[in-house]
Amino acid sequence: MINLKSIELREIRLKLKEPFRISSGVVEERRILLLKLTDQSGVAEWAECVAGESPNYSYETIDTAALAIRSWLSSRVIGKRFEHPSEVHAVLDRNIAGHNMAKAAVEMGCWGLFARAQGKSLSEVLGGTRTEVATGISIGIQQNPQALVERALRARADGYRKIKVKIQPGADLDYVRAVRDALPEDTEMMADANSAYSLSDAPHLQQLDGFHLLMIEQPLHRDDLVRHAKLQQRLKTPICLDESITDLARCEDMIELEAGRIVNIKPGRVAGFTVSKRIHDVCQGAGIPVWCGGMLESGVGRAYNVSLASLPNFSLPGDLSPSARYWDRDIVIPEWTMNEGMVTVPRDKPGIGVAVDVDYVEKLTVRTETLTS
Ligand code: OSB
Ligand code: MG
Repeated sequence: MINLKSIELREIRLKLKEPFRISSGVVEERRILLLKLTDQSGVAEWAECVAGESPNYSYETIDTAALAIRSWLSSRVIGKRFEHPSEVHAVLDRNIAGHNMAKAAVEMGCWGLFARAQGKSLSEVLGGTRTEVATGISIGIQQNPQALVERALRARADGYRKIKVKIQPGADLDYVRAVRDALPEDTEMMADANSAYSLSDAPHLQQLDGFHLLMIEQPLHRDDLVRHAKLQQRLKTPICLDESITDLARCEDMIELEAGRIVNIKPGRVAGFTVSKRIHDVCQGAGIPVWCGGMLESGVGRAYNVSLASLPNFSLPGDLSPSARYWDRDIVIPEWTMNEGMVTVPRDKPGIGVAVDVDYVEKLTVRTETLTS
């Protein structure tokens, strides 16, 4: 049972070790919205909203998400009773269009709190089966191919099971070729365009087929399912959709249209775990592999992603890098670590499986407010 008493919203600033550049923008310091959900008996769990500072990946931002949670979402869960967290999504979703990342932060927090109160791990409550998850790295756009090669070689030496490079027009074929030539043949490699191309780029993108990539992620605009289908017909490389898959229906459309062959599931993008699980199940039934994407989360958001990635059809390495890839110091104890490209799922610990370093979070906090009924 879930019976929420309050949600504390807290904005922290956390500086990335190095700027992260994708085709649609660059981040140097993350503004992260943390939620602390407390129930009537005093049990508490933390959650994280993955919205960024600017509306490049999605129209949502940390500020629109805080507005949505404060104005429309929190009153639907605080002081209300739920037998199970799988009931929360429908309540948050009714007559509120979009704002998936805001909904997800609240919904996933309810899953975390439920697990914590039951003394079970989040992975177990979700139906996870894996004790460890394979991990890939997402490397941002670099100044030149050589700089990218250096980072890719370091990642390979660190043990990552998949190397994803961000691409955009003007920083694609030469960059991917340089990395492919530098890495051992058997290294799993992929490229992520974050919507930077159009269908007229098909002849150009066909040249990526020569690099035997595991997949190309989101080459076209988020709304271009039909165009992705046309592009997929012309590419040997499987298309994986990220930005386009905002709910279960979009995923079903992708399958029906053959607009992609792999799905990146980010729970924040699809309004939380209930929809993530549905997408996972539909893909499993259709023979579509899924993997867990990342949004440069702190150790709190990472806990949710790692638990989700323990479900059986998460058969490809996720963007689940350990804490030290992003931060000098993470906000959780213990920090997330990787061993031979695998991250351990904290199945023997209740709730999200890590503790929040509250003293450090306090130092990083720029804004806090408590929502009650
Ligand atoms: O497209 O997957 C993406 C980060 C911010 C916005 C979009 C994306 C990403 C990443 C980062 O690729 C993956 C990570 O968290 O390590
Ligand atoms: Mg992506």
